[in-house]
Amino acid sequence: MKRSQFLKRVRTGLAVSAAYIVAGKLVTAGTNSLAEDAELPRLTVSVGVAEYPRDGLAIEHLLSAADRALYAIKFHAASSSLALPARGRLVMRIEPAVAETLLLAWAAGKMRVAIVSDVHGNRRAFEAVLADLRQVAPDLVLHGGDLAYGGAHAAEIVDQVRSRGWAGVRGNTDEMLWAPQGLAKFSASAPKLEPLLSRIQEMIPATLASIGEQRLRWLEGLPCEYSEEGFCLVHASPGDLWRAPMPNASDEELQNTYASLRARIVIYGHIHCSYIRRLKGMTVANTGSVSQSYDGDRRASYLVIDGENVAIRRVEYDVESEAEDMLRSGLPHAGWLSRILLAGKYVPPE
Ligand SMILES: [Mn+2]
Repeated sequence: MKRSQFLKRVRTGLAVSAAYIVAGKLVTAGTNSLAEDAELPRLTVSVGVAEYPRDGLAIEHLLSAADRALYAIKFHAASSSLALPARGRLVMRIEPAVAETLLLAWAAGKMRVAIVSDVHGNRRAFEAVLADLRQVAPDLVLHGGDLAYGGAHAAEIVDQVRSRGWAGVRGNTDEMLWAPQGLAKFSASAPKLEPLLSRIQEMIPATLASIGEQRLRWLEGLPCEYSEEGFCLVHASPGDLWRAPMPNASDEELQNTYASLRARIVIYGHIHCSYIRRLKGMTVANTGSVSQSYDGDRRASYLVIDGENVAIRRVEYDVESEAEDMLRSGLPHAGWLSRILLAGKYVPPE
């Protein structure tokens, strides 16, 4: 691809707003530069733009890699080790002079990561979260899966997340779209959940029709786990997209479920109930859900890791209008799903 074609794609493509976000981070870090007498550390690793675009790499890969690269730089600066890990493809080239400025600007502050999970095709809740993220201004945003199923705006949500280059993990209702046997297997092991699971299954064809082949292939590429310096993210639990502890789980159950991830902070979604639990040597926290809250609070929920601190954010949105979109969507079981949205808690199917 020629430079002119690349620029045209950046300016006109879905990713344009995401490109501005990454550019904005660089500008902010640059303008926060240091006192003139500060001693500059040396950074010999370059992390950067020159390699892009490579064959078959879409703009969201660039943005996601850039965010991760910047996060890694900041993490290592904060822990006063300047060596960058040799991880994956870092496709953003930052000149050494700029990198020094970035390091020093970021070393002074704490790293902030936002994790947005279980959007379930809910446009208004997602937009409200985006507006709140502008206030929080995290260094990195990740998604926790369950992007499409169960809402009136499934395709739009997949496009939004892709265009922002948010890395993330697959959810159970993502995976069931290309591998319904996972749902069938879970259903066989949990007969009490049959009324719920059979309705979820009945919505698969309509969800597939609304997202189409290309978005499905993108969902299929999502990993089951995401590890970053300092934390680990899964949709439900390691090796299982359907089972996860509830907020009233014992410390022992949480340890047994998540210790294998060997992370100081473990984040998951899936249960649509946010909580934070400090255990010995590990914090386990649930993001809650952007859509279809089950904890009695209709607001969208997401999570922010700020250094060692973990916090839940709740964001108001127009639930009534989203429920009306749901009813007008023509999706099977739209009435049931809109009742859950309006109630802010799980309502059994009738
Ligand atoms: Mn979910």
